[in-house]
Amino acid sequence: MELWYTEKQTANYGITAKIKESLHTETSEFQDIAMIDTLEWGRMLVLDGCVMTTDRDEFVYHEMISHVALSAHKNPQRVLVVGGGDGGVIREVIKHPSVTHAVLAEIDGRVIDVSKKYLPAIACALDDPRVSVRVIDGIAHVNESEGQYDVIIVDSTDPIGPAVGLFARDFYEAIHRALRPDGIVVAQTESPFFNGELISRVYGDFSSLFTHTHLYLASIPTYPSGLWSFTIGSKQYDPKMIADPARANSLETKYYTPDLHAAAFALPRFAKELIAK
Ligand code: SPD
Repeated sequence: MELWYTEKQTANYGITAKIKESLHTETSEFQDIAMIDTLEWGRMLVLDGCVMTTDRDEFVYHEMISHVALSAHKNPQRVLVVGGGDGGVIREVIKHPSVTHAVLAEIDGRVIDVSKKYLPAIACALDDPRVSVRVIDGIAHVNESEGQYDVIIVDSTDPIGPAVGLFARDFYEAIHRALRPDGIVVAQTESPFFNGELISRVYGDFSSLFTHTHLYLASIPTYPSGLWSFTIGSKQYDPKMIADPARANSLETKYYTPDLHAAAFALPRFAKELIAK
């Protein structure tokens, strides 16, 4: 018998993958968690029915949400990752030698446990001495961290359930307070095909708070529509510029390169229109 996993990405459209083995399912205090092994994408972490990451294409998302902000910052030392319990963003963050302390604020400890067990290549840096893993509400942590961070990365789930507050203006105001005077924030902001309104709103909120706000894109095959957006806000540095080209060039990556850093900000017209004032 064949088993297939289907994510209904909109009311009328989805993706489907043939399952080799179902490795784990549970309902945590916050969400449904599943780990499946698929023939095409390898192991797949699924939260509340949405693909969060897969063995085979995870590098695109984790590199692009991390290295654009970190490479634009002159000296990123203290970094906060909100969400991101699979550990992929933390793995990328600590590739920057200037980072002295990276905090992971993940509300659901079960996502961390399951990822450590089934996604060792993604969760591999969670025990690094520079990393503090904290099972806490990221919003509360940001609210009590005034002036603490150089870079904040919001690696949220989709804007349903536990993640709704991570797309709210109040949260972005708190992030602005939690950043140092030259701080940078980046948030995953969903698909320009399916989530145009959300992108426009978040871009507007960031623009009213930060000196520089930009949208950039990356191609992530297992995410809805395959084209994904990130919104970046910066108090001082221009996020399109790489602060230290030698550092950016020496990162061990599979997707991110200094050329791609610049190219990711080149938007197709329909995406540009989403953020036109
Ligand atoms: N629809 C998928 C959105 C997932 C964004 N976060 C992924 C977490 C991976 N670290």
